[in-house]
Amino acid sequence: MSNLMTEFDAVIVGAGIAGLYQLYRLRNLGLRTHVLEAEKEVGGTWYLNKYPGARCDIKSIMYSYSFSPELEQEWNWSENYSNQPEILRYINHVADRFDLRKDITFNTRVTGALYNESSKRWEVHTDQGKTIRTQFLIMATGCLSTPKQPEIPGIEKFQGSSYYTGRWPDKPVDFTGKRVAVIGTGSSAVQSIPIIAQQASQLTVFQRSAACCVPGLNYKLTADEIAASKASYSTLRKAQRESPGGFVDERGSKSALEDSEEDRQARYEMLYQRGTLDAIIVCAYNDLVINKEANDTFSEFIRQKIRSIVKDPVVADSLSPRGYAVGTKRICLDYGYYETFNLDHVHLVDLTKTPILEMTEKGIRTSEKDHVFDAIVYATGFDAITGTLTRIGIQGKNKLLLKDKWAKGPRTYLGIAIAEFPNLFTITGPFSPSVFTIMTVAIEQHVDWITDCLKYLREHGVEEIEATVEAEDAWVEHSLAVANMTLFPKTASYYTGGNVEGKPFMLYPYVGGLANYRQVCDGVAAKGYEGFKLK
Ligand code: N01
Repeated sequence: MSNLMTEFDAVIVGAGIAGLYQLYRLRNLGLRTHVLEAEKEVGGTWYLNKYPGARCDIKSIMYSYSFSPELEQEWNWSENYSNQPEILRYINHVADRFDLRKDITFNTRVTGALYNESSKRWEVHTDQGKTIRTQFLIMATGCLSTPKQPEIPGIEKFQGSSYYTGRWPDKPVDFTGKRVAVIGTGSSAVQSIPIIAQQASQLTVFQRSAACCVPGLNYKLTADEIAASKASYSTLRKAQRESPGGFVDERGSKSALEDSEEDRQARYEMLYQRGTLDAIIVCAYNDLVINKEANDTFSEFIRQKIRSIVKDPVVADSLSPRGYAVGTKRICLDYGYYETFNLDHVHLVDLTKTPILEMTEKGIRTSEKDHVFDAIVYATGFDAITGTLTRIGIQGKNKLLLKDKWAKGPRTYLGIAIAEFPNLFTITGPFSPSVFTIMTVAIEQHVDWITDCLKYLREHGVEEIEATVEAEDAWVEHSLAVANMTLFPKTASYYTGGNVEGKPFMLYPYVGGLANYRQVCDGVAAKGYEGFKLK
């Protein structure tokens, strides 16, 4: 960005999958558009999460852009589930192919943004001391982009090496011969633990809640499979767009309680072997995340599986998910996670029995003993969905800070717009389907909607768009009502904010399904942006 060029029609924050596509669309619309990116590369989450074993838990052909048939045809995915380096190569390819880098400023973190009501422009401040004016401000900052530091006393005392899975160094870390701790057992830990165990002389996993893992069926795609998927992309994409979450498998049509025990076990077993994230929760029955009794049947199936893999019955019992409805935290794909606990040099510390008291210079002190480590890996998750947005000092009308507006929980209209924050858009914001979907599908829906909206504003000579408080209230009420029809709000997770101390507890993503949500968004647009004030 030249020193002179500090006035744009649209500024996008973040050069991940969302920001890049938004740039592509707005540039084609003829808007002077610029992206500000805190890191030195494109990629967002796929740049930052370089931890060992990082891999997408959605099939490659489904987790990719659909906007360009040429891109679909020229790119060859090598595996059923792509690893992080391949996805980052893909994102870089997209940036190059569509010549996007020329409109991105890297190494520039947005620190604040103030809406100037008289000029109807956002003034965007960066850590490079620049102020950039823009009519529209689009936050493409990701749902899982601010790592959560665990609230452990004395965390700064540890003298060994510390790593966050969500901020992994560019240079691969070699754990060979090291005594390593991993704190956390979510998706990032489940992926990295088997790999770290191959290197470390001793690996100790600190678990607060047991994950639920199903096998991930990864393999190299053959030339025939690649050709077949390329030939059927248009059908696949249509089905993804019309589905509740971007998954196209058939959905369970009856209650788990309607089947006999024998039939249910057979069904779970068949779907378990399918090796996908959604297989059981989505495909088996229609009430696994709605009815606790139905959920218990699946939870017990998983616990049996764990007992059959993990040899030590005490460890198997600790690794068995309990205390929450399985599926109300994201299910993990397992590539040797449970087997890893059969290795002599791998140990599990069940924090429900022996909690962490504090960190020491040499390691971790639990209620049982002092553990000594050379390195600690924090796989402790994220301040999800709102955490990045509230950390940026975004000020709307009357200098209202977004952080203050959301102090008791986020308020949005469709997860895209916020009353009192005109001309601001959030891609996959709170109360949009976001993390309950395949993210690329949700992102494309948001970007397309925002692009159509800006086109409409231009064509109709509208300078300012702002969600009304009434529309926002109604959307939040609806989102929470739908949430309360499920078991999700009963579980402390990053979906509910329960993983971050003091964060308002509610279901942050919209659980009503992407297809329904798309219809609502399209209806709003068709009615001349119902629920918005246009000036
Ligand atoms: O984070 P998480 P993640 N002491 O929040 C534990 C996406 N993703 O980075 O459950 C001890 O799931 C915490 O315990 P608890 C995907 O959407 C995608 O693993 O709060 N433990 C939990 O076990 C995923 O769902 C891919 O009791 C502490 C863990 O840390 C999302 O990112 C790959 C603790 C955090 O698990 C987040 O996954 C990887 C403490 N003080 C991730 N604080 C793909 O494949 C937290 N924990 C696309």
